[in-house]
Amino acid sequence: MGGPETDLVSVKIVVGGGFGVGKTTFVGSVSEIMPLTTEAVMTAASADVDDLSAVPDKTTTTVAMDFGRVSLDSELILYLFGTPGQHRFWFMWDDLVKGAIGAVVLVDTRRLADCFAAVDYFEELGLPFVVGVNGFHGEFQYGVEDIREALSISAHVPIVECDARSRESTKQVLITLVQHAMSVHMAAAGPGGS
Ligand SMILES: Nc1nc2c(ncn2[C@@H]2O[C@H](COP(=O)(O)OP(=O)(O)OP(=O)(O)O)[C@@H](O)[C@H]2O)c(=O)[nH]1
Ligand SMILES: [Mg+2]
Repeated sequence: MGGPETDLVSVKIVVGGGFGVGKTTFVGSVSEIMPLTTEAVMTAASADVDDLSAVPDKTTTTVAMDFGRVSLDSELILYLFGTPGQHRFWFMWDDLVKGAIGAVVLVDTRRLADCFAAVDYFEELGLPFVVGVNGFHGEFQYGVEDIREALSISAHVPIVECDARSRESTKQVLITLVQHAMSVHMAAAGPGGS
């Protein structure tokens, strides 16, 4: 005899953002399976293209995607897809977002200008997203509302400070995203919808 049927729900989440903001680190820290990564070593040839001033220790970059899995509770499993950050690989985002219920857009406040394109991408797509502010070295130089204003992020979009290296922190961002995505979908269903 089999055990009782459980209503196991699995959903797809995308982790996007500009170059070197910590997407691969985020997926790796929260995933309960060994994350699949597609890192390639950055060579001197890319030195003119990739600005490494904010992340001098970085030696590799994602060329296709990151993949991980996390169970938020016994009934909800998230499949995480991290995007490549370098602009020349952004064409892959269009495939990676297919079927996703929402996205985490990671930002690094030391390089806010690099974050616009990622925020714009998800806004135009109409996919619910939350902004995760990755505080490198635990530093949050700007308040959440300053970041909202600087990046022109709508009032209803949650902005959460996080540490991409910490499982508890990244999990909290994902919980915020799932709650936000549910409220967006329920609002879209309208009164009487469910
Ligand atoms: N101090 C600190 N370093 C971090 C943090 N998050 C990421 N890093 C480091 O920053 C660098 C970039 O992290 P990645 O996770 O590769 O960033 P990414 O967004 O996946 O980069 P691309 O795929 O190349 O766009 C790595 O050297 C990480 O070790 C953080 O919260 N604090
Ligand atoms: Mg990466």
